[in-house]
Amino acid sequence: MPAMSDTTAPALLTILRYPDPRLHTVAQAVAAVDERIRALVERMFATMYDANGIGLAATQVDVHERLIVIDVSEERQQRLVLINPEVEWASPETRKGDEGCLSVPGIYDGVERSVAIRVRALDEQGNSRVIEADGLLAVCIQHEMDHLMGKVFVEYLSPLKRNRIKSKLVKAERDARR
Ligand code: GNR
Ligand code: NI
Repeated sequence: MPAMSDTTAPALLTILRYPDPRLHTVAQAVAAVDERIRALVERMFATMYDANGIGLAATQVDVHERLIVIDVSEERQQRLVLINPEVEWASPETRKGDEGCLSVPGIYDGVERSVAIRVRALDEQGNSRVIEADGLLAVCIQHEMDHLMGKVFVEYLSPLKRNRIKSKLVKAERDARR
């Protein structure tokens, strides 16, 4: 019999929602880029694409290891995997742009970020790579690296705004459960 191609889609993961305290966990380095990590990468991409996001940090799916998946392309076929990412350089020039987050659904607000960055990370083969980014990709990488440090973008907003967002999401969660 000819070999059948495996068309099974990776199982989706549950995305934690603010103000879930687990979003503030600081991630540990990935010890080895192995099959366990590659399987997690596949599930994270499936989860990110399903949610129409441009990035997803492992923290958001309750895995506290330094792993990020990103795809900022319109066509949704330019996968970028960052394992144990470290910022080598961030431009002193910053710009304020609206951000959203899959863990903070329906909320968009301005955050100041470096306009360009250089990051070193391992890819899913375990090879070290340097990524130079500007524009949306630079914003996305900074947003995802914050998640790995336990930081959610609403923490850059005023306490007043943050508390309003918190109440709104707690209420939405309560209504969804009724
Ligand atoms: O899908 C996302 N869009 C987005 C838009 C502006 C700035 C950052 C982002 S990241 C976000 C997905 C997400 O929550 N990643 O952690
Ligand atoms: Ni996010």
